[in-house]
Amino acid sequence: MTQPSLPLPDLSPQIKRAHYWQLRRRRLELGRRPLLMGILNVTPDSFSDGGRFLEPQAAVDHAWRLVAEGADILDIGGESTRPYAQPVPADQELRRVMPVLEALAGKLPIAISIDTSKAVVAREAIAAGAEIINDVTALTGDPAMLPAAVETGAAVCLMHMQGTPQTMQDNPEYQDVVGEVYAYLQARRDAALGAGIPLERIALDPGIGFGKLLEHNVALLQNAWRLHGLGCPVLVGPSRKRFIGELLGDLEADRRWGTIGAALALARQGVQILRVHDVGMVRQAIQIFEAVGGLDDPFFPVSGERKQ
Ligand code: HH2
Repeated sequence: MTQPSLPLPDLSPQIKRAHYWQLRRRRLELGRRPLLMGILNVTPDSFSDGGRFLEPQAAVDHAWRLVAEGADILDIGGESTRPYAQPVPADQELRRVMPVLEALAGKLPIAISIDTSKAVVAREAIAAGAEIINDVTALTGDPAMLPAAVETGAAVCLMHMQGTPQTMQDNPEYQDVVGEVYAYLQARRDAALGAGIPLERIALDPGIGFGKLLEHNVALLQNAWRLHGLGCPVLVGPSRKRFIGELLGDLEADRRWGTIGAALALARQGVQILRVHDVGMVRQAIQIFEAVGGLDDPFFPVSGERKQ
């Protein structure tokens, strides 16, 4: 297993967790329990739910189901980023997501995030009411994205990926995956800050499954808490991903149960936002985990600071 080294923070009690995320209009308070970002893929080819919500009405219905299950954020995407997925032109991505956004905007009680790496899609989605740009390229995929984020005042989620979806699983390589992901997110945070995005609007994500082998994903899941050292909310997306099938030795296994296992481990590390498909299941699991003391471990940062 790769061992983390500098520039990571040590286990010092000075590490503080961000306790809110400022979105374009609202502020999300980040407490002990992680918030849940429900996934809505309006795509024919997403790895887990591709084709289920391509029809706008099916997507809208699913959005309301996620709200009823307890989602805090809805993440709408019109382009799959699974390994070897084909890029989608902007006009097609817009045709997928805009009818759904327009049907939901102003009605949905929770914040909407647009999962895109194209500035034109982000701008239109924000004009229709989205408050977060969730960009798996951390604002590097489109030179117009950083200005779009600054000018619209959207919150951003900056994610780590090695390579592109077309190449990322070919031969991912790291000397020190946790340290390298940490340093990358630090650099992208600083680029966003330098361009004028306030720290309170930036969330960071280690990018589970994006240019990573099993050992890399496991190291990042075990060390997600270290990202609190960057001063931003930490968002992690383990949902139904391949590492679960790999750990189980069965790629065909139902990955929802494994998702819950990962979600609990991340909750215990004080990760503030979990991006998941199965909102109701994960929410219930975390509620019980907390009720029986799962979040009371001294490892967990309480009210901003770790105990001990
Ligand atoms: N994972 C996926 C897509 N977007 N965004 C963030 N911030 N973090 C993630 O881990 C993440 C993400 C891939 O999952 P999914 O949306 O289910 O599949 P697809 O990309 O095939 O639509």
